[in-house]
Amino acid sequence: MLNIGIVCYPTFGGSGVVATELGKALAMEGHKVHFISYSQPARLDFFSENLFYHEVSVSKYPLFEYPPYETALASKLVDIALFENLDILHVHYAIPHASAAIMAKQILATRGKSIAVVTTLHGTDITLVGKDATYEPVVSYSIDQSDAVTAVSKSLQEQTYESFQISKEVQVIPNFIDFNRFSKKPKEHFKKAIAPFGERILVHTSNFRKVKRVDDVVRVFKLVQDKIPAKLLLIGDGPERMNIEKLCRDLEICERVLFLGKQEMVEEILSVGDLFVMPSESESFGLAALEAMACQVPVISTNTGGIPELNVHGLTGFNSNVGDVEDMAANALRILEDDDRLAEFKANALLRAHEFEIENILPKYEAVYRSVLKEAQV
Ligand code: GMT
Repeated sequence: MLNIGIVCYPTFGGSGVVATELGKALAMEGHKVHFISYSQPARLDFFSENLFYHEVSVSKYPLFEYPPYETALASKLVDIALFENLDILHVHYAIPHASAAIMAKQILATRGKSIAVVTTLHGTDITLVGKDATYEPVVSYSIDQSDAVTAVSKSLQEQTYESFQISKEVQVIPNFIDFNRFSKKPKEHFKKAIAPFGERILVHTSNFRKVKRVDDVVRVFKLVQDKIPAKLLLIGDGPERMNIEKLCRDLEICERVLFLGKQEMVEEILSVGDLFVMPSESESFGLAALEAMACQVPVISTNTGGIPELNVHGLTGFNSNVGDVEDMAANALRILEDDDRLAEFKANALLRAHEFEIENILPKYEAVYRSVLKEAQV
């Protein structure tokens, strides 16, 4: 059994969720897992004798207009790696976690401790932020210096090779879902309260950033509810929320749209959904869509990034070009207007989600850990 340090963002974002769920599953397998972040990860919500959490705090000093988080994190990693005798540092989201881990690895080497660094790329660390000249040299170096690098989809792997001058192999390990949590929960009373006249329920969850194109969700919904009785549930919060509320007012559909804000038990809401809408500009995997599919909700999405590797066009939902609201609405109606077709798409979504069960994906990460540790011994 291994001692593993997991570095991640603690928020509701996909990379933090994947890191936390992976750590919990590794702990269940008997590994000792140490989470290292600036605040307790949102999904670190259960106790196990194999799970630990270490907070990184950045001391304040008047000179620091930009508090040096990366330096504090690297120092924390050195401390924990030595004291807890970590074998592996598994960092999720390259910026700044990968470079902090490489710095820690180099410092540890001077103190007689070797450690393997595994970096998992999640998306915007490559596609949006990472390839920008502000960060590119550091991201490239940290990828090349990692002992192993994984990406959550083939599309992200390809984009990494295209955008960075690296010689490191990037392995694809897709994201996963835990069916103990994400499965259809019978919530008939909730469904009745939201859609008392049997309206179709469309759902969207995101961090309401521009890249998620939540305005397209609303525009798709407007076209759908022009044709059939429908309700829209918007889960999450973020910078675009005000604009989206205004758009709903302008389109005069406020009474059919529910803003539910950030929710812990998202699976309970997904369970009453008939259709999930993910019109993102860029999405390296689309974990939120997988969560919906596990709750038997088909997906209307864009054909960008890694989404088509998850949402099978014409089977579990449909994929359209980014911004093609008319096509997304037409596809939504194709599914929603026919009870039998809706039932078929729901069943297909569930079947597809089962391919991403955590039990299938966890061994892939364990194999990566074994291979980097084996290489270190040679
Ligand atoms: O979505 C983001 O802004 C960043 C990132 C995160 O930390 O939540 O999301 C990325 O990682 C998720 C987990 O691997 C993927 O499911 C998302 O598709 C990916 N987001 C983007 O590529 C925009």
